This record gives sequence, C-alpha cells and structure tokens, in this order.
Amino acid sequence: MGSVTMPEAVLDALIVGAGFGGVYQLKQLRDHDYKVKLVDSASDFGGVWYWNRYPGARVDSTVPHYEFSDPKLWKNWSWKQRFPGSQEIRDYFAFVADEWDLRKDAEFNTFVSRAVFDEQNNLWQISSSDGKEYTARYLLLNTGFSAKRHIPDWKGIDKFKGTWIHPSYWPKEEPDLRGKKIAVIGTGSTGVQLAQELSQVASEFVLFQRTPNTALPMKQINFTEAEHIPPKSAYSELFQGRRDSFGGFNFNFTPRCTFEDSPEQRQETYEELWQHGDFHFWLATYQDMLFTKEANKEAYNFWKDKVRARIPDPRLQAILAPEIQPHAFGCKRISLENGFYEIFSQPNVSLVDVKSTPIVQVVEQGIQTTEKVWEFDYVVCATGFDAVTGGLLQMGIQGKNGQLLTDKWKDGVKTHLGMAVSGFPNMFFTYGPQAPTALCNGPTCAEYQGDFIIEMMNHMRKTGSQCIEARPEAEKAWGAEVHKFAYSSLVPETDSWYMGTNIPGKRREPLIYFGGVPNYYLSLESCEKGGFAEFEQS
Ligand code: N01
Repeated sequence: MGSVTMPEAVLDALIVGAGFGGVYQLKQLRDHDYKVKLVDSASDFGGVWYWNRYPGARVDSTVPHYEFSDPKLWKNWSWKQRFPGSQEIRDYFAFVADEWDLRKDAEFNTFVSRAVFDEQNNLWQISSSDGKEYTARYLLLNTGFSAKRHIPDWKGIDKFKGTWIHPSYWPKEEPDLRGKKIAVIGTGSTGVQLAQELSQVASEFVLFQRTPNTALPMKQINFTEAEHIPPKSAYSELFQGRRDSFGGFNFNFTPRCTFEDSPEQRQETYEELWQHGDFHFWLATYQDMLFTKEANKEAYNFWKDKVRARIPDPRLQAILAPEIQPHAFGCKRISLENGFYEIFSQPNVSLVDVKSTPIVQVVEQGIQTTEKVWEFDYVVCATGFDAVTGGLLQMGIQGKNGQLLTDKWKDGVKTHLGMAVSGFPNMFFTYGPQAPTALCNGPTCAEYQGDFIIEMMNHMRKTGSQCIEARPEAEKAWGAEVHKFAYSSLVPETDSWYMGTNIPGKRREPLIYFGGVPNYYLSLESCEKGGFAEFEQS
C-alpha cells in the first residue's frame, strides 16, 4: 500500500455482507490490488436474497436495472422474468461468484459481533460470534437495511403449538403447507407476496392487516430466449442512465404538477402510468405527488377506485382501500402485486383489520384478537425489520475514545453522505441511513457508493495516509441536507420504517435521503473532486 507497509495478516479491508454492495466491493478492491476478505452470517452469496426464501419472494425492481452493469456478466446472463423470483436471484449470485471468482476470498457462517477501532495503529479489530478475529485497515459494512428482524413482543408466542415463522428465516426444508390453516401478519412487501401464494394452498388463510398497502400492479413479463426486454444492445445506455433517475432506474417523475393538467389529461396520464406497471404510478408520476396534499390525494383517489373495482365486498373495500386516505400515498413503501386483491374473493380467505380488532396475545391454538381466537397450523409473522439502522447497531461497533455507535446515534443518526461517521475512522457503509437506500434500486446504489469507497481508498494509498474520518461539520451539513429534502415532502407525516416508526421506542427521524440519485451522485462526485476534503486524513 504506497509508502505504508502492513503485517501479512492485516487486511486492507474486511467487507461485511455478501449482497450486491459487498460483492461489488470485493471484486473492485481485488482488481485494485487490495488484500480483502468478505464475511457474511449466511452460508452463501445473495445478501437479503439468501434469507428471503419465503413462497412468492421476488424482487420488485425490474431487470436489467436490478443487476451489475459489468458487460462480462450481462452478456452471459439472461433472466426469465422482468421481476425475477428469489431463487433466480440466488442463481444470479452464484453465477457472479463464479465469473468474478469470489469464493476464495469469502468466509460464510460468520456473524460480526464486535468491531473496535485501534487508534494507535489506525486499524479495526473485528471479531465474530464464533471467535474468529480479523484486523483490517478499513471496515466496509454492506449489511443492507433489513439485517435485523422485528417480531412484536406479543405475549404467548412460545405457547403456540403450531409453527411460528419470520419469513426471512424461512425453513430451508420447505414445509408442506397444503391444506393447512395459515396466518400472515403484516401487509408490507413480504406480507403481500406471501398472501398471494399461501392463499392458494391453505385450507384457511387469514391476513392480519394494520395498514393498507396501496399496492400497484406489477405487470410481470415472462421473457423468452428471443424476446429479452429491453434488448441487450440497449443495456450500456440504460446502465449509464441510472444516475439521472430519482430511483436509480431509467424513469423519472413527470415534469408537470398534478393540477397543471385538465381532469381529462390527468386521467389519461394516470391510466398510462397504471398500465405500465412497475413503480411508474409512484416514481414516474406528477412531480408534486409526494410534496403537496392535494396532488397526493388525487393520486390516492385514482388508486382507490382502481382497487375497489377488483373487490366486490364493500366491507373489504373499506379495509383494503379506505374512502379516507390512510396515509400520504407513496410515503410508505408501496408493493407491486400480482392478483393480491382478487384473493379476498376466495372462500378460504379472511381479512382481519387489527386496527379495529387488535391482536391481544398468542395462544396455544393461534392468535387471540379482541374479537375471537383464530386457530392456525402456521403463523407467518411478516412484521418487518428494525430497518436501516438495526443491522449496523447490532455489531458492537466501537470507534475512537471507546465510543459505541449506539451511543453516537442515541440522539439521532449522524453520518456524512450516508456512508461514514465522525469518530469512526476508516469505516464506511452502503445502503444504510441518510443515503438513497430504500428509494434507490439496490445495484445502482451498490455501484455508486462502492465506486466512491474505492476512489477514497485509492486516494489514501496515493497520499500515503492511514486514517480517514468524516469531519463533524461535514456530518452536520449532510444531516441538514437529509432533513431539508425529507421535510419538504409528505414523508415525515407518515408512519413507516423510512421514519423509524415501525419499531416501538425508536426515534422518529428521516432515515433515508430523499434528494434522489442524481443529487446524491453529485454530492459524491463533488467530494471526490475536492480530494475528499470533507474528511480529515492523516
Ligand atoms: O416489512 P414492513 P416487509 N401488529 O415493515 C405490520 C423490502 N422487501 O418485510 O404498516 C400488526 O414493510 C406492519 O403494519 P404497519 C421492501 O423494501 C422487498 O414487508 O406498520 N401488524 C406492516 O404491514 C420492504 O419495504 C421485497 O401498520 C404489524 C408489516 O407488519 C422491506 O423489505 C420483498 C405489527 C411489516 O411490513 C420490508 O418489508 C420483501 C403489529 N404489532 C421485502 N408490527 C421485494 O423486493 C408490524 N406490523 C418485493
């Protein structure tokens, strides 16, 4: 490493996490001659897709945006569907691991339980829960936003005689669910996908909903060998275009405000977005939809009418698509559905509105609400994650002066560029708090943030420096930027994991950078061009 020599056992970087972020960094850092190792608590590559094996699990970002931009990969890989299922994504990761020859530098079944910064030597001392030790100049955390599951502390879960499952711990040996009584609690992306599948095999299927999802039609497409959409000849341009799109895809908000159009034009625009499927009715709609209540309500009303037309029972209409808007449309994660609203017309399906009949406790036979005891063989608890920060905070990270990351963030998350923290030198994370994260297509974020980290490490190697740390004033300015974008929108008014409100007691604050990929990209670029002066280097 330039003028700095390190003992043989010391790594230039330890990467934690084998999803898109970690895999990209492993490949790139090795190509730049860094000594690097990747660890993950799972048994293979895939990150969140290693864990998400529940029936119906599929990505709701389209390919080819949802893959790496390296032509060596995409020229030799063809997807079967526009929105691939989780097994196909795991197959993709296996293919990438072979093509990029990643396995020799990966250690699995390794959960990082402690990481301490050694100020004397500017090195991270990292240990795993099974006693392995690593020493690395850089600690690169790619643990994603859903590494820590959330199960509400209902009384009696241990008393349930059936099988209780959190979907991201889906049993590897597939349970035989045919003819069983099954509950799904939660109507996030996971709950919606599970409901679509499990309602087809269960003798009785019950969905427990607290908040309606405002799901949009996915419009899945099956590809054939001959018809891969878009054609591969368009890929290079398409990958290039991701940086100009708010969500890191290839589309942007319609550059008009809702009421600039006549009612007829508006209906036409909405209809077109609707027919396109994907996230177009959310992230390609009128540019004021996420910012003004009237525009937001107009979009909600269109959604509500479309959905109600698919639900014959007025009682179910009122729960699934209420007359009064339940929250700002699009300010809580929207799912893409495939026949979700039709399942409620099946005789074996019930919907429980837990706002009017809350869950009281779990009992031997199933779930007791204020109304009755529901009996089940299986309860799938799709209640989400201690999202965005939980995965980082569970690793016992200790920076300068013995400060724990949990203490640093106890009065609110502080980062620079959503990737670094003052007081925690040589530590960078991707797809975490105060970055576009959940609003950005995963591989786009993995590549842009990964490139920034690699440029930063190259810069350090060139200058012969060993320690890089976000300046407190840069961190403060970034926090202000994150808040500025969030509070100009309707997002902070809406309860969701974007604001940390899904976890009882968690601080309410914007966890995501809402400025969009183009603005974020400019911030990274300007930091790089300025010689990383927003960071103290020594
Ligand atoms: O989790 P969630 P998820 N009593 O937090 C309910 C990504 N993902 O696993 O809305 C009753 O969204 C909770 O209710 P409410 C994606 O980014 C992607 O579904 O808080 N209900 C909610 O309905 C996604 O956003 C894909 O009122 C309770 C549900 O549980 C993120 O992961 C697939 C409750 C939790 O929903 C997380 O999704 C899967 C309680 N005490 C996941 N506590 C794809 O790409 C919580 N709930 C398709």
